Amino acid sequence: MKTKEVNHQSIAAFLQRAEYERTEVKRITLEYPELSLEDAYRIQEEIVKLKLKEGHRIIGPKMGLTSQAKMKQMNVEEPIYGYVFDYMMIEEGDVLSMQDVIHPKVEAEIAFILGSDLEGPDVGEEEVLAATAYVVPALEIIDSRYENFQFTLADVIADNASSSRVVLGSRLIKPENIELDLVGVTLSINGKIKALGAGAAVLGHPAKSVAMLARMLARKGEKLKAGQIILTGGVTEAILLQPGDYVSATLDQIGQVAFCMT
Ligand code: 0L1
Ligand code: MG
Repeated sequence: MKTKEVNHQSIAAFLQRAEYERTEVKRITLEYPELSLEDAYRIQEEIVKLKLKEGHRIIGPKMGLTSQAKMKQMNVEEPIYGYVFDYMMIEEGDVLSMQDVIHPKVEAEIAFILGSDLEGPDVGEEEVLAATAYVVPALEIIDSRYENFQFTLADVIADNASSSRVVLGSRLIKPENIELDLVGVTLSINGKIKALGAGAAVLGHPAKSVAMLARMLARKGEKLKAGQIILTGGVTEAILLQPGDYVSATLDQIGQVAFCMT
């Protein structure tokens, strides 16, 4: 049987429409069962191009599937990346309307703000920490464009790693003297703790996640740039959101971050 040819641009436009129209769609691997990860990243690149053409700005690439639990669930050995854009940013303490999203989930993360570029196939944890100006508490709202939040690895890569919204805490903390792997994190909804974890849930240390991202980008001749804000991956599991939810996360020594669903 002949494999169906992949038109990266038209699949990118299809997923982009689903995001903007807030409609869930059938996962693309139902139509393209043999979609490779390379093709999936090419579709993601087309989505990035479309958004840049519309005038949106990249805040930074982000890492996803960085916890052992998520990697096991998806049967993968390597995390994935996607891109966060300016229109996805929500001010700390602000609201997100359920009408602007499909079936959002939230996860607590540690974000890195880079003070200098990170480039090349050998970037390691120490280099990342030296290049980091600040760390900041973050809530990532992921919102798969696929029906029932169900997908294969290729599907989710093509769908810009479910990127939807990000809330950053207002306190910028220098990473020196903080053992980021030992930072305790709680994620609460309406004042009740729903999930918790420690920084080590992110590939053993969140700086390792940034290092891996730099190495993954190096494969296609790209780098992490000074000023970019990098989401390192969920410390906690992702929790499904409901209208009226007040969402807050507390990260030991780093601070708090919160927003409201309406
Ligand atoms: O940021 C993330 O970890 C999202 C990765 C994609 C998987 C998902 O949507 O759960
Ligand atoms: Mg995430």
